[in-house]
Amino acid sequence: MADKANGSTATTPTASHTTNPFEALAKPRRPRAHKRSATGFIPDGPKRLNEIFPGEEKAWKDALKSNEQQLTNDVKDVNAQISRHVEFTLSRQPFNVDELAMYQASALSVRDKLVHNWNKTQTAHTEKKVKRVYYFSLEFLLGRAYDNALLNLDIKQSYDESLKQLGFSLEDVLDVERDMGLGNGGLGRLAACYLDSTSTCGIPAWGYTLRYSNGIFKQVLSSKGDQVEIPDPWLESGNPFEVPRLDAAVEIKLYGQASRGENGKAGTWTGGTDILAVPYDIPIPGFRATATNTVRAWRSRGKVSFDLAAFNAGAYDAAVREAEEAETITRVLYPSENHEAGKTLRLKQQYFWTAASLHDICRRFRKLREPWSAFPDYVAVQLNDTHPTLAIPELLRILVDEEGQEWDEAWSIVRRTFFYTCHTLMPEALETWSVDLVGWLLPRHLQIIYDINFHFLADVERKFPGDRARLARMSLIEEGSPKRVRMSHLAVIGSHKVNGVAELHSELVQSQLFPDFVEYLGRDHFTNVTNGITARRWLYQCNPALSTLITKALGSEHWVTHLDELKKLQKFAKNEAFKKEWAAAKQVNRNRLCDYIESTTELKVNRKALIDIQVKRIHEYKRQSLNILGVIYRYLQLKKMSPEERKRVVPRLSVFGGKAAPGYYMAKLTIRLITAVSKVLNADEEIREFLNVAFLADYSVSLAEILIPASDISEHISTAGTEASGTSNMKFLLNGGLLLGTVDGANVELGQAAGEENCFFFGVLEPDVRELRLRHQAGQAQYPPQLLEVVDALRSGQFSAGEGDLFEPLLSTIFNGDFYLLSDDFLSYLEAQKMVDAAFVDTSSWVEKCINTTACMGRFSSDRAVQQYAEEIWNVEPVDISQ
Ligand code: 26W
Repeated sequence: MADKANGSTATTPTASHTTNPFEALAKPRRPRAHKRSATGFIPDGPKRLNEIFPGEEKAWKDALKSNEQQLTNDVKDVNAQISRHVEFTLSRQPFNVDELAMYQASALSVRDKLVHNWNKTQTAHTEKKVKRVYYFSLEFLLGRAYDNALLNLDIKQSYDESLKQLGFSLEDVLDVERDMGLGNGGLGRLAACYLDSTSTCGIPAWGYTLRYSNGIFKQVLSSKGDQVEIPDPWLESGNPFEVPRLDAAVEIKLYGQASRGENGKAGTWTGGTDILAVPYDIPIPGFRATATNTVRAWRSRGKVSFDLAAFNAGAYDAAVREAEEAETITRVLYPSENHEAGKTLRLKQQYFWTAASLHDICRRFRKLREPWSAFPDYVAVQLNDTHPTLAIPELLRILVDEEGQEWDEAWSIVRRTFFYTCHTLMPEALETWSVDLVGWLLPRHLQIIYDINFHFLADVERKFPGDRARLARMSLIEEGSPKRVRMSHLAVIGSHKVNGVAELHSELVQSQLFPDFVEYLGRDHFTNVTNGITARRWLYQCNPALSTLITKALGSEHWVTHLDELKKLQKFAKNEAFKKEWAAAKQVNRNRLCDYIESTTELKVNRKALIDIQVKRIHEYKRQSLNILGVIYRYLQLKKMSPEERKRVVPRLSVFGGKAAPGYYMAKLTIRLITAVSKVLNADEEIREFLNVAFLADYSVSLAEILIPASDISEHISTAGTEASGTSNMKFLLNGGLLLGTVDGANVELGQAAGEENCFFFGVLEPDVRELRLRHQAGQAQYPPQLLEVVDALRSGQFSAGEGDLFEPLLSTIFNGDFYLLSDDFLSYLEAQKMVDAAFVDTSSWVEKCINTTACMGRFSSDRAVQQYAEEIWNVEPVDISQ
């Protein structure tokens, strides 16, 4: 008995020796990749990364080699790759594959190739310990990824053939993909163009954003022609281009209690609620390059699924509610642009995103085992407008409270790490947050903001003693009730450099927005980087007809990555055969657009008409109203003409597109006006062949890809001094459309580059705007009879089925202050339109203008822009990723 009890038999466990099979299984055979805490992941737990055990090395190498061999692009191999995803990933059989399934399987096979390059890129960056730029943007308007990846990897032909063999059309399959509509407009699309260019130029970069489960809403038109918003649950059928990284999830705190440390030493932040941030990575391939950067998009999750304790304690309902609330943070993209609404959820989004991103960056930095003073040698963070400004106090908090740095040293690290781009001049777009809200949500950050302000104002006082008005103007806190935090001031002083996005805009940023800060920080703190666009998407991909012609003329595709080479097209501008081919390419694109219009609206369009396009967010300052009032004027003149006279008129198709923020009444009324005019014109048999208007619903990146190649002219007609840059202006001109614009934003530089003889400029100049507004306020404005004729027609109810006052609110803005100076610009706008018509009649010289315009667009490449940022602002070097 005693022997048995002492464990002398095989079935009895002892302390030193166990045969319990479960215990044996539980014993880790190697270090575990992740540990879990009671509440969730501990992301910094032990890992075996960078550690392959000697005995495993050969097996891994052989396996990876075989994977690589399976990525080849012969059609037969592509068939096999796609069918593997059909069979194993989707678990389907060949007879059971519809277009969606084919899209998913084939896109996943493309993703495999992207991931392969991506791993090489990340390994190279890590091994070389390079400095990276982190582009913080609340919006990344990526559009579709599939076609772009096929072209960048140079595998489109193989896929085209493969899909044919498997019974599908690539074109139809590409059309299944939904746009990644994670942005509103210019700022978001710019971020997408910049990431494309960093990969193509080999600049190590990460984009950080939020993974909204509803992107920008889908716009449909009611039978009356009003905008109706429909949710865009774009992830419904999954997204084959993203890679979830559950292992890199982090916890983000909100609310709670905070205390300051003594003398700038560590403070604390306790209690509150923790939310999980889960990253989803989207690879961004370079053009014919191995380099593949990342957009990391955070999704908010509740911790309830990990919180068994709460479940066991019977608090499941409450825990689920908390999780629901947490998930709300990334449920929807705010659909307003250039207008700040001050919603609590938006502040939560901003903190959640910047904190998760900084956590990620700091984790990467810690692995380098460098002192914190070296942080700015490895990390540059670009703040895309003020939306991520909370990153400034958050990094300070990490450095002071968690890493034990002294305040002054921490502040110096912060100021060498961040860079701020301002994208607007609209006063209503400048973000401020109520002090109470910040204090409630982020108590420790509010203390830190106050401490920054204390040091900052003391320094201003030293430089400008006794100037109380200046202190009040510059303070991070706007006095009043409630008090508010001025995010732009925080961004300016917490950054190493501040830039505007076009030359004129950058001047106005200094003279109108931040003159006190220019005086205090010096002119060198401020600079300009004119925006750019990627020629991969905005010519090569969206306009195959013109790209093919350009490549044929220039002898290679080198221009796609060296856009200055387009200059060489100038020597073809007078070559009649080339001009013919150019015009033919344009006609292909016009036909494609006309097909689209006829299949999505009730319009029948004249394919010979001059196509005039204005597509962008609907906003008073962008003045779609000026355009549509001009269309009405043209209509009224056509009505007065005899049939003979009409035949001498250049037929015109005016195309509009763009979304209005759901709460923006005047913008929505403008849409109603455009659709109303469209209906009247289309019903007018006498006129419709000479003038037609199309409002295309749901303007998006994909629709832009159809529209932009087709324009003869495009309109960029904001009141001088209101459009920061504009980027669609660059896209239209790159595709050989001509500019009809005001002297505003990047139009100025586009005009200088293309030559004013190739553009149609009109309107008042920025320095005169103030004076003109004052004149309106004093009731001294002049209204041209042409404008009054249009207003009378509108008031008669001619465009609103007899409802004469339908558009009165819009008209009354013109007669009450006319803030956007429609009445001042109306005549010169009509004049410019007349010049457009006159020029269009001479086809040969028109095409010459188009060729010369495209030839001069090299400077507007986003490759130039990111290289300028890398050299002049980020101090980041390109890295060669060998094959
Ligand atoms: C807080 C609400 C809000 C949301 C978005 C305020 C401001 C914004 C953006 C800064 C607005 C925006 O998209 N600005 C556009 O940025 C483009 C890229 O630089 C410029 O080309 C456009 O001129 C500018 O309107």
